[in-house]
Amino acid sequence: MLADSQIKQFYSEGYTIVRDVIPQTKLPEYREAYERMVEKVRAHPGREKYNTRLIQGNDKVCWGCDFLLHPDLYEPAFTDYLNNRKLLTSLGSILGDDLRISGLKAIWSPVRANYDLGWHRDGPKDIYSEDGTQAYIQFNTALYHDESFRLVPGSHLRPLTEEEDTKYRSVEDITNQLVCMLEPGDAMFMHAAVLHRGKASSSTKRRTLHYIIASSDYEVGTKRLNQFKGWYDEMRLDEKLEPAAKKLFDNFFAWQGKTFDDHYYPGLNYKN
Ligand SMILES: O=C(O)CCC(=O)C(=O)O
Repeated sequence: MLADSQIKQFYSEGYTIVRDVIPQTKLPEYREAYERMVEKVRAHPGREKYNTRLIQGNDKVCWGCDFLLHPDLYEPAFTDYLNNRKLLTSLGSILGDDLRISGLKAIWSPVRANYDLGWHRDGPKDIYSEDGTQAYIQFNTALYHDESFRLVPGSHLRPLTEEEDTKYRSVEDITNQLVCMLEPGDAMFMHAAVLHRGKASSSTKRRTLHYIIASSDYEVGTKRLNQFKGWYDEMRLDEKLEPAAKKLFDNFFAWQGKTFDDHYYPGLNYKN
């Protein structure tokens, strides 16, 4: 469960950090699993198969992938993390108890180039939330010390300032930017509309799990449904999950057959 101060911080600043979500005793197993996955993604050129994230202008260098449930990449550690009570109750403090999985992804430091994403919001540039609420949470969980993520606290509550608008997609410093410091096992919950960017040098070891969990009735995010379902059944993931984690997937699959627009973000405002 989150403390009141953390809930308040999420709403007012667009992020909060939950310390020691992954117990230190589990870190070696998670790190080994992660490394096996990274090696497989690196060995497979191109973006298609695993929705690999490639450095722009250098498509041989990868810094992440979106398909941790792909049978080639899957490791029990990736779903073991969903059995984590501290994680689920912390998410529940903001999203309520009825949760749905929406993404299992990974972001790491590349080996042969630096990774330096420009400032952006996830979703449309003009999106923001007047009260700071959000029906889903994306979160980075660090397996090593991590100071790659930076954001402008509170920017999710309002339209961009003139400076932010000018520097959107650039890597220039921005007034009030803040670097998130995570220690191994810490998770950082973020609001999708907060202005943010990631940056990691090839000389550091960044290994983060980047997951997305939503309230079960949130009406967005179905593109991956069929893929998830096929992989889930093929690998009998239901047998690996405790009831609360299994429900994350049951709620996800229950959306099958319904129609959504993945570009519509209910409850959020647009400037225009
Ligand atoms: O590196 C990060 O943690 C941020 C990644 C990011 O902003 C994105 O994938 O849109």
